[in-house]
Amino acid sequence: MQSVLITGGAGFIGQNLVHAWCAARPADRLVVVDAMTYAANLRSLESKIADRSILFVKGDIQDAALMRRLFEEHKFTRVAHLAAESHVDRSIADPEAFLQTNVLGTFTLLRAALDAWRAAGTLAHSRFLHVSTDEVYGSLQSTDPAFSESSPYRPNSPYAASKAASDHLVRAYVETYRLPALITNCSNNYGCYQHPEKLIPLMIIHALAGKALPIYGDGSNVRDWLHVSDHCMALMAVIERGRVGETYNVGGGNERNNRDVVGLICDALDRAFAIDTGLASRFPSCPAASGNSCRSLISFVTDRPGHDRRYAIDATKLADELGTRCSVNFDDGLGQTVQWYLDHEDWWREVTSGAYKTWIDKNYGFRIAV
Ligand code: NAD
Ligand code: TDX
Repeated sequence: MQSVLITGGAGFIGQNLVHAWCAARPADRLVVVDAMTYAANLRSLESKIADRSILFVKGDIQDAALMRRLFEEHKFTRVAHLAAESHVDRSIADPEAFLQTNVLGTFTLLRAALDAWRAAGTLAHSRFLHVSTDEVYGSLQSTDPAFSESSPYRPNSPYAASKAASDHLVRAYVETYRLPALITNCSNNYGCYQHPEKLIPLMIIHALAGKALPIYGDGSNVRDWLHVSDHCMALMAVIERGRVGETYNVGGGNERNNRDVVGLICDALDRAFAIDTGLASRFPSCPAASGNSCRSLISFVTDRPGHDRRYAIDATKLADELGTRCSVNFDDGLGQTVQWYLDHEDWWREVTSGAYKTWIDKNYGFRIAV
């Protein structure tokens, strides 16, 4: 039985990890800390909080006194650190929060863990998992080999630079203080509970509203799509069985360009409307409601500055050392994700009210059709 701290547990991957962890290791005690930024949502965790299967603490990982108190009270032996500012476009518009949370927040948490585990004499059997991104490695050309754990760091956005800085801090804590930490660098996740600022949910929700589907540039940028359930399985394997001080890359093995991803989302929606006639009355503005294809909404707009061309992950180390392989096929995973958003209109309506509208105006208002 472990006492586990999950930071950022009310975010997209965090919520999925809490559910996966409770299912796989019901005897563990889970504490979720989250600052409840715009990206957080507790709906899916409400029943777990109510029946006390998890403890939720609203708090900022930069709050050193709170972090110290939580380590003292709960005697964590596992930390899964996911709290972050995570959206590249927001980091371009306003980078400061990324440095505060991703760099200083990670530093505060590392220090709290080290102090607590040293004082309790539990360094040897504790584990700190830092969840990071493939974006730290920069951008690949189409013929380059996929990123491996030894690829050089070349971050191109303020977000990627802040995550790279946090990875370096984690490494320094392992080398200097022998903190038992591990790092994972994963590719683009998709699945349920993802905030609609990110590509896949944004396109689904825009299509349902009959709004333009804004593809940056010519849409040939490639991402390696990882289903969030495969990612969570990998995170649990790394924290339990990974070698301390090591980095493990996690990828979906599903490289697709953005044009194709958006086209597949449109096709999935067209099919869903053809099968379920009730969707037309729920979403009358969607082209599929009147028998037209959602593809008619595709629009190419001003590119993201410094837009990375391609990400691809070589996940051989994870498979060879820990026997963990991703299993969700992209077409199946995307179809299930589209269906999840169709089935959870209340969830995304709540998430897309208020401040979300301000963000959409800020990020898309200046983009022109290209
Ligand atoms: P998310 O933005 O959906 O969730 C982040 C969560 O962190 C939110 O609940 C937010 O409230 C919380 N948070 C932000 N600042 C905080 C602070 N100062 N203190 C406490 N909590 C704070 O992000 P996500 O997509 O779930 O990503 C989780 C982690 O995985 C991040 O570290 C991200 O860099 C990494 N990652 C994500 C992806 C992806 O495709 N989503 C890919 C690679 C790596
Ligand atoms: O409106 C859009 N139009 C568009 O063409 C949006 C929001 C995105 N895009 C493109 C940009 C990217 O090439 O789609 C691709 C995916 O974009 P995002 O969903 O913003 O993800 P990305 O920038 O690739 O970063 C994601 O994966 C790595 C996560 O947001 C990061 O947290 C993670 O580290």
